[in-house]
Amino acid sequence: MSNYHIKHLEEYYQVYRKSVRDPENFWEEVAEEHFLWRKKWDKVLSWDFTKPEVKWYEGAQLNITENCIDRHLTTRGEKTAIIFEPNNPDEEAEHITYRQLHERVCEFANVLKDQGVKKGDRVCIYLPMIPELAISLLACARIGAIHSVVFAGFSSTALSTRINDSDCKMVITSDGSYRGGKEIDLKGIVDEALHDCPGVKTVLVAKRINSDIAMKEGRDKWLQPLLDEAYRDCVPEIMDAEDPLFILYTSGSTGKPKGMLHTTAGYMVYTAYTFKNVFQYREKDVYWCTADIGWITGHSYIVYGPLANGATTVLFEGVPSYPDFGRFWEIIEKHKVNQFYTAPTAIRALAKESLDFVEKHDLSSIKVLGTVGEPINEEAWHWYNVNVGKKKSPIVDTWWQTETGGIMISPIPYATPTIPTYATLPLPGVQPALMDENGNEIKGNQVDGRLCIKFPWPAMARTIWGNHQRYKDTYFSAYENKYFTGDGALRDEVGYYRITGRVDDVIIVSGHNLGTAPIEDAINEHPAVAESAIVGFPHDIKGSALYGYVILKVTGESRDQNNLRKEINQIITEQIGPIAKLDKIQFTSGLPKTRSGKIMRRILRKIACNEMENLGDTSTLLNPEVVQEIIENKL
Ligand code: 6R9
Repeated sequence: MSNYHIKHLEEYYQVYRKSVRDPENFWEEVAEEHFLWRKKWDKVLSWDFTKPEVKWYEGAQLNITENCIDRHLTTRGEKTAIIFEPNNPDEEAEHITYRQLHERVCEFANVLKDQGVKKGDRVCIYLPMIPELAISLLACARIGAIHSVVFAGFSSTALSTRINDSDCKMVITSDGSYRGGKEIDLKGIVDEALHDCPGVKTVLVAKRINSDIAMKEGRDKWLQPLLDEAYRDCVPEIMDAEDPLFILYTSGSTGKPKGMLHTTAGYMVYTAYTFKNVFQYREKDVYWCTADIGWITGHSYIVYGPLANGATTVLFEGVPSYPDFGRFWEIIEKHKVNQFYTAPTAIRALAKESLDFVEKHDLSSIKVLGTVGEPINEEAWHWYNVNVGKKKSPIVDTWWQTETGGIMISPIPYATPTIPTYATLPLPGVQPALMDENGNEIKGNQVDGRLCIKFPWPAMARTIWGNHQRYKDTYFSAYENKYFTGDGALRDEVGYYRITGRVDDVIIVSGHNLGTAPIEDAINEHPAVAESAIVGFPHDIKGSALYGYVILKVTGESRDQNNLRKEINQIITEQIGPIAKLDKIQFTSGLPKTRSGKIMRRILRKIACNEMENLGDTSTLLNPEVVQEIIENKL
């Protein structure tokens, strides 16, 4: 029996039991069999959740790019590693073989070195979904630099905050990007961000849209001429198992974004292992994940997990609606995609359009369908199952987080029977626990509670960059000796998990995690706004949308409310990005508050969701009368 590739349910249970009985032995066997180590570990695991400190494969040495690229060259040199599908369907797709990928990563790595980037330096990557994006991650990893990818839909303010938080000395960007029918001036956004980033010495600019952009003397350099000059081989930097690989920011419920730090060996082993099992990848398969590499899903399941398995991974630059709503299905047919991994929000958007878009394409290559990012509702699940999977392809509803690095709870296709809305069973090595409000673990089945993980897994984030205390407070303080996910879940009579959603102030809009605090901060910057609170409410396509309650300063009360609404959304767009715009903005004279002055978002959420009948006890509020006013003026 191989631990590495599970093929039926009995085997899953066997492997799972083994992984829980002796996790160290289990993860040692996985690591022994499938990777290239420059030096083996002295100790598989040491951990202490009270500090918290977790180390996997201590003493081992490796380079993740040797595992993702070099190791495949003898057997898969001519195999396609990356299929690049451009935004415009008339532009030809590019097939990059493992040998070509090796060359391009080495050249890029040499450019980074020539520009003075060293092991441990932070490099910010702000690129559209073009091959240079995947290649730049790998080039950083080749030389031991820590990449920090910022999603290219984020605003200049969001970008500069992230650059400064981790003190990046370089930014890699492009002259612009294509998104559907639009061209976006990425370099302009970078220029604006860099007004506030004195630490950035170099900006490398890839050419994508051939626009006429300003290049700042001494700081900005075109990438291509540097690549043309660069040597085609680059000896990989030998890294320790726990050396940092990357930082990726995720929103918290309060304060600034958290730079989650992932390290090398554990992340590699776990993403490779979960990719292989969750997608049942076979040698000749073509795999496609539609996420942007700017999110953790893209890091783990477009780049590292697939490449560590020598897979062919599709990298799509565009959007599902361009040139029409059939684009996803056209790409599946064109590249004969076998595993397709997307988000519920995309499924809901496409399900609203005519079925002709799906039906005119041959989707018979599909073997596995996946979803990630938020709970998938039953209707969307059935639409996906019937129209895309033709009822023959299992749907893997994969639950995980930026912090977990890889998929944690998910069916194994063709092994675990699926049920709509259930992420089903923990993957081997994952030990979930449901907790009650008093901090006790709830044992047995048919129960619900707050979802924790009680034993380390290799891909867990090790800290928040520059703020270990916050890491401890956020994830390891709610429940003793357990990692708290921030999600609620139920466990049904057979032990299947269903994720019920966040229990904190993070709202998931179209699969993007948005913290309430930064959005409220942005709204409050409007000169007419005194205070604000935002909550999520159900939305057909986005899953959740944002409802804002805004108190105006006296000076703002006479202003045209629709104009104010537009201006508020404009500020949000500038500070965070268009994904955080509010669907509804209600002006109010007050917000319900506890006596200690905390806004009672629970009440506001219920009102936004039209659940006025069970608002709970409002008598302990500082200002109970305001609740009635808010209900009467609800939008
Ligand atoms: C990978 C990713 C994490 C949060 C997570 C949860 C929600 C993700 C889910 C899901 C229900 C699923 N989430 N997958 N909820 N079912 N299959 O999305 O990471 O952006 O950090 O978001 O997303 O609430 O806590 P991230």
